[in-house]
Amino acid sequence: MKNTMMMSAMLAAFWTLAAPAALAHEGAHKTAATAISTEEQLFGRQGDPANVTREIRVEMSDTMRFTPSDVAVKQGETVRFVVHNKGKVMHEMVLGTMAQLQEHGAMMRQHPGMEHDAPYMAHVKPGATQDIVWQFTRAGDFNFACLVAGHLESGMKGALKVGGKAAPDAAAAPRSEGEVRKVDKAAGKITLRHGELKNLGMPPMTMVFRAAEPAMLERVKPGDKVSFVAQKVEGIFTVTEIDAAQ
Ligand SMILES: [Cu+2]
Repeated sequence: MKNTMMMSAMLAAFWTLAAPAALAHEGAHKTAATAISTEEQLFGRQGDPANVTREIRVEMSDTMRFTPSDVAVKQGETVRFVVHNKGKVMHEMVLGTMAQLQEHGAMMRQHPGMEHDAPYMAHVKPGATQDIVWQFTRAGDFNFACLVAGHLESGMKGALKVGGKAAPDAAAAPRSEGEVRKVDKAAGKITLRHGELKNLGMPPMTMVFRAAEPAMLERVKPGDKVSFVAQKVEGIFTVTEIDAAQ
């Protein structure tokens, strides 16, 4: 009896203490949304907005499509996805492996009212825009999908290719001459009017290249005469070195 009473007293004390603690936890959880998680996923980790090197705008529509549906990034890069819902129903962009996305999607179908939130997803109301800042720490082929019930099944998914750091040896490739026509920092691309690209067997022309490093696009501007190295990296014409022409 005495023990029971003590237990009750202890429980009462526990709840008295626990209640404010639970409230404090709730508050802490809300602010945690702005703190950067260090949890490592197969496809990377939450990125620090201060380290964003590239911004990729992704549109979601009621035709169950992402635009673009193919995204290529480099290992180590921190990307800000600016996710816009141009439709009239809720959509979301969730990053992951296809297996994870399908599993997650199955759970969403079982619990349709479930609200989920994680740094690798943006749950976006019609007409709204939300960001995902993500650092791609591992190379590989990943995906993104909308896990609103039925959307993934209707084809609302995209491919996310994280290229490895190993680039072809730029020092061994010949340099080419050209002039900068356009710099697209958001897309990580540069348009060059160039002379012959001997290593690629291409005649002089104006071409769009991917920039191997976002920093390259900070060093040059349209009209600049440049000396550069162009190589094919994972099948994509890429500028792996660029400098002002001597
Ligand atoms: Cu959707």
